[in-house]
Amino acid sequence: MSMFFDLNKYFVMGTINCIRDPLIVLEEALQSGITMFQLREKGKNSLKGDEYIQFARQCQKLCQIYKVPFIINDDVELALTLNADGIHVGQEDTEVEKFRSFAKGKIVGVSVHTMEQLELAIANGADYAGIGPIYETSTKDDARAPVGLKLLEEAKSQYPKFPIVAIGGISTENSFIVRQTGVNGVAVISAISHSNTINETVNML
Ligand code: TZP
Ligand code: MG
Repeated sequence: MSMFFDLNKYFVMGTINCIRDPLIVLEEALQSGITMFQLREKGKNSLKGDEYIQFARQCQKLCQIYKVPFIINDDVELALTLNADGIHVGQEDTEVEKFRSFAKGKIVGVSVHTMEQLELAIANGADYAGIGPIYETSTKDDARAPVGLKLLEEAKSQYPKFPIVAIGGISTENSFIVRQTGVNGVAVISAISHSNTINETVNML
Protein backbone atom coordinates (compact mmCIF):
# COMPACT_ATOMS: atom_id res chain seq x y z
CA MET A 1 0.00 0.00 0.00
CA SER A 2 1.27 3.43 -0.83
CA MET A 3 0.86 6.39 1.47
CA PHE A 4 -2.32 8.45 1.39
CA PHE A 5 -2.56 10.89 -1.49
CA ASP A 6 -5.12 13.25 -2.98
CA LEU A 7 -4.90 14.12 -6.69
CA ASN A 8 -7.32 17.04 -6.42
CA LYS A 9 -4.88 19.88 -7.18
CA TYR A 10 -1.66 18.44 -8.50
CA PHE A 11 1.11 20.93 -9.26
CA VAL A 12 3.86 19.77 -11.61
CA MET A 13 6.93 21.90 -12.32
CA GLY A 14 10.60 22.30 -13.04
CA THR A 15 12.77 25.40 -12.83
CA ILE A 16 12.37 26.24 -16.53
CA ASN A 17 8.58 26.43 -16.14
CA CYS A 18 8.84 29.34 -13.72
CA ILE A 19 9.17 33.01 -14.47
CA ARG A 20 9.83 33.75 -10.80
CA ASP A 21 11.97 32.01 -8.18
CA PRO A 22 10.75 28.38 -8.42
CA LEU A 23 10.97 27.81 -4.66
CA ILE A 24 8.80 30.86 -4.03
CA VAL A 25 6.33 29.62 -6.64
CA LEU A 26 6.24 26.22 -4.95
CA GLU A 27 5.82 27.66 -1.47
CA GLU A 28 2.97 29.90 -2.60
CA ALA A 29 1.31 26.94 -4.27
CA LEU A 30 1.66 24.87 -1.10
CA GLN A 31 0.28 27.70 1.04
CA SER A 32 -2.62 27.97 -1.39
CA GLY A 33 -3.62 24.34 -0.95
CA ILE A 34 -2.14 22.17 -3.71
CA THR A 35 -2.58 18.55 -2.67
CA MET A 36 0.33 16.97 -4.54
CA PHE A 37 3.63 18.13 -6.06
CA GLN A 38 5.73 16.59 -8.83
CA LEU A 39 9.23 17.77 -9.61
CA ARG A 40 9.63 17.51 -13.38
CA GLU A 41 13.08 18.93 -14.03
CA LYS A 42 13.56 18.42 -17.73
CA GLY A 43 14.14 20.26 -20.98
CA LYS A 44 16.68 22.76 -22.22
CA ASN A 45 18.40 24.75 -19.42
CA SER A 46 17.07 22.46 -16.70
CA LEU A 47 19.30 21.86 -13.68
CA LYS A 48 21.73 18.96 -13.77
CA GLY A 49 23.92 17.08 -11.33
CA ASP A 50 24.38 18.52 -7.86
CA GLU A 51 22.32 21.64 -8.57
CA TYR A 52 19.42 19.43 -9.54
CA ILE A 53 19.77 17.29 -6.42
CA GLN A 54 20.01 20.33 -4.13
CA PHE A 55 16.97 21.91 -5.76
CA ALA A 56 15.04 18.65 -5.36
CA ARG A 57 15.96 18.54 -1.66
CA GLN A 58 14.68 22.08 -1.16
CA CYS A 59 11.40 21.22 -2.91
CA GLN A 60 11.08 18.11 -0.76
CA LYS A 61 11.67 20.11 2.43
CA LEU A 62 8.89 22.53 1.51
CA CYS A 63 6.49 19.69 0.68
CA GLN A 64 7.24 18.09 4.04
CA ILE A 65 6.40 21.31 5.89
CA TYR A 66 3.01 21.44 4.18
CA LYS A 67 2.50 17.66 4.35
CA VAL A 68 2.05 17.34 0.60
CA PRO A 69 3.39 14.25 -1.20
CA PHE A 70 6.65 14.93 -3.06
CA ILE A 71 6.77 13.02 -6.34
CA ILE A 72 9.71 12.86 -8.75
CA ASN A 73 9.26 12.56 -12.50
CA ASP A 74 11.15 9.71 -14.18
CA ASP A 75 14.25 9.68 -12.02
CA VAL A 76 14.00 6.45 -10.02
CA GLU A 77 17.52 6.82 -8.68
CA LEU A 78 16.89 10.29 -7.24
CA ALA A 79 13.51 9.25 -5.87
CA LEU A 80 15.17 6.49 -3.90
CA THR A 81 18.18 8.59 -2.83
CA LEU A 82 15.91 11.29 -1.42
CA ASN A 83 13.32 8.83 -0.20
CA ALA A 84 10.69 10.75 -2.14
CA ASP A 85 7.04 9.90 -1.56
CA GLY A 86 6.69 8.61 -5.07
CA ILE A 87 7.59 8.59 -8.71
CA HIS A 88 5.77 9.45 -11.90
CA VAL A 89 6.76 7.68 -15.10
CA GLY A 90 5.80 7.89 -18.73
CA GLN A 91 5.29 5.07 -21.18
CA GLU A 92 8.96 5.27 -22.20
CA ASP A 93 10.36 5.15 -18.69
CA THR A 94 11.28 2.34 -16.30
CA GLU A 95 8.42 -0.09 -16.19
CA VAL A 96 6.15 0.32 -13.21
CA GLU A 97 6.56 -3.33 -12.31
CA LYS A 98 10.30 -2.95 -11.88
CA PHE A 99 9.93 0.15 -9.74
CA ARG A 100 7.08 -1.31 -7.72
CA SER A 101 9.28 -4.12 -6.49
CA PHE A 102 11.85 -1.84 -4.85
CA ALA A 103 9.56 0.99 -3.92
CA LYS A 104 7.25 -0.52 -1.38
CA GLY A 105 5.07 2.06 0.26
CA LYS A 106 5.74 4.65 -2.42
CA ILE A 107 3.25 6.29 -4.76
CA VAL A 108 3.64 5.23 -8.37
CA GLY A 109 1.98 7.29 -11.09
CA VAL A 110 1.97 6.49 -14.79
CA SER A 111 1.11 8.64 -17.79
CA VAL A 112 -1.34 6.89 -20.12
CA HIS A 113 -2.90 7.89 -23.39
CA THR A 114 -5.18 4.96 -24.21
CA MET A 115 -7.50 2.55 -22.39
CA GLU A 116 -5.03 -0.28 -23.12
CA GLN A 117 -2.21 1.60 -21.43
CA LEU A 118 -4.50 2.34 -18.49
CA GLU A 119 -5.41 -1.33 -18.09
CA LEU A 120 -1.74 -2.29 -18.19
CA ALA A 121 -0.76 0.39 -15.65
CA ILE A 122 -3.44 -0.87 -13.25
CA ALA A 123 -2.41 -4.50 -13.78
CA ASN A 124 1.22 -3.56 -13.09
CA GLY A 125 0.39 -1.96 -9.77
CA ALA A 126 0.24 1.77 -10.50
CA ASP A 127 -1.39 3.84 -7.75
CA TYR A 128 -2.80 6.43 -10.12
CA ALA A 129 -2.74 7.36 -13.80
CA GLY A 130 -2.26 10.72 -15.46
CA ILE A 131 -4.28 11.11 -18.66
CA GLY A 132 -3.44 13.75 -21.21
CA PRO A 133 -2.81 16.02 -22.84
CA ILE A 134 -6.47 16.90 -22.49
CA TYR A 135 -6.05 20.15 -24.41
CA GLU A 136 -3.29 21.71 -26.49
CA THR A 137 -0.30 22.60 -24.35
CA SER A 138 2.82 24.58 -25.14
CA THR A 139 4.57 23.42 -21.97
CA LYS A 140 5.58 19.94 -23.15
CA ASP A 141 7.57 20.21 -26.37
CA ASP A 142 6.95 16.60 -27.40
CA ALA A 143 3.28 16.55 -26.37
CA ARG A 144 0.99 14.26 -28.34
CA ALA A 145 -2.28 15.29 -29.91
CA PRO A 146 -4.88 16.15 -27.26
CA VAL A 147 -6.89 13.13 -26.10
CA GLY A 148 -9.91 15.24 -25.13
CA LEU A 149 -12.43 14.63 -22.36
CA LYS A 150 -13.81 11.35 -23.81
CA LEU A 151 -10.92 9.24 -22.54
CA LEU A 152 -11.38 10.63 -19.01
CA GLU A 153 -15.06 9.69 -19.07
CA GLU A 154 -14.29 6.23 -20.38
CA ALA A 155 -11.53 5.69 -17.82
CA LYS A 156 -13.77 6.72 -14.91
CA SER A 157 -16.70 4.66 -16.11
CA GLN A 158 -14.59 1.52 -16.55
CA TYR A 159 -12.47 1.97 -13.43
CA PRO A 160 -14.52 4.15 -11.09
CA LYS A 161 -12.32 3.42 -8.08
CA PHE A 162 -8.95 3.89 -9.76
CA PRO A 163 -7.45 7.37 -9.16
CA ILE A 164 -7.15 9.42 -12.36
CA VAL A 165 -5.68 12.88 -12.82
CA ALA A 166 -6.11 14.93 -15.99
CA ILE A 167 -3.19 16.93 -17.42
CA GLY A 168 -2.42 19.23 -20.34
CA GLY A 169 -3.75 22.70 -21.05
CA ILE A 170 -5.85 22.81 -17.91
CA SER A 171 -6.63 26.28 -16.64
CA THR A 172 -8.90 28.07 -14.20
CA GLU A 173 -11.35 28.49 -17.11
CA ASN A 174 -11.66 24.83 -18.12
CA SER A 175 -11.00 22.91 -14.90
CA PHE A 176 -14.71 22.83 -14.08
CA ILE A 177 -15.62 21.01 -17.29
CA VAL A 178 -12.66 18.64 -16.87
CA ARG A 179 -13.85 17.78 -13.35
CA GLN A 180 -17.32 16.99 -14.65
CA THR A 181 -15.87 13.81 -16.18
CA GLY A 182 -15.45 12.47 -12.64
CA VAL A 183 -11.65 12.59 -12.51
CA ASN A 184 -10.03 12.72 -9.10
CA GLY A 185 -8.10 15.85 -9.87
CA VAL A 186 -6.37 18.19 -12.29
CA ALA A 187 -2.62 18.45 -12.83
CA VAL A 188 -1.18 21.71 -14.08
CA ILE A 189 2.15 23.27 -14.87
CA SER A 190 1.71 26.71 -16.43
CA ALA A 191 -1.63 27.59 -14.84
CA ILE A 192 0.25 27.87 -11.54
CA SER A 193 3.87 28.43 -12.56
CA HIS A 194 2.97 31.43 -14.74
CA SER A 195 0.41 32.87 -12.35
CA ASN A 196 1.07 36.08 -10.49
CA THR A 197 -1.85 35.38 -8.18
CA ILE A 198 -1.22 31.78 -7.21
CA ASN A 199 -3.64 31.74 -4.30
CA GLU A 200 -6.51 32.84 -6.54
CA THR A 201 -5.46 30.38 -9.26
CA VAL A 202 -5.27 27.38 -6.93
CA ASN A 203 -8.64 28.26 -5.42
CA MET A 204 -10.25 28.39 -8.86
CA LEU A 205 -8.74 25.20 -10.27
N1 TZP B 1 2.09 15.75 -19.83
C1 TZP B 1 1.07 15.86 -20.68
S1 TZP B 1 0.73 17.48 -21.01
C2 TZP B 1 1.95 18.04 -19.99
C3 TZP B 1 2.59 16.94 -19.42
C4 TZP B 1 3.71 17.00 -18.48
C5 TZP B 1 2.26 19.49 -19.80
C6 TZP B 1 1.21 20.19 -18.98
O1 TZP B 1 1.52 21.55 -18.84
P1 TZP B 1 0.39 22.66 -18.82
O2 TZP B 1 1.16 23.96 -18.74
O3 TZP B 1 -0.41 22.44 -17.57
O4 TZP B 1 -0.40 22.52 -20.07
MG1 MG C 1 8.93 10.54 -18.79
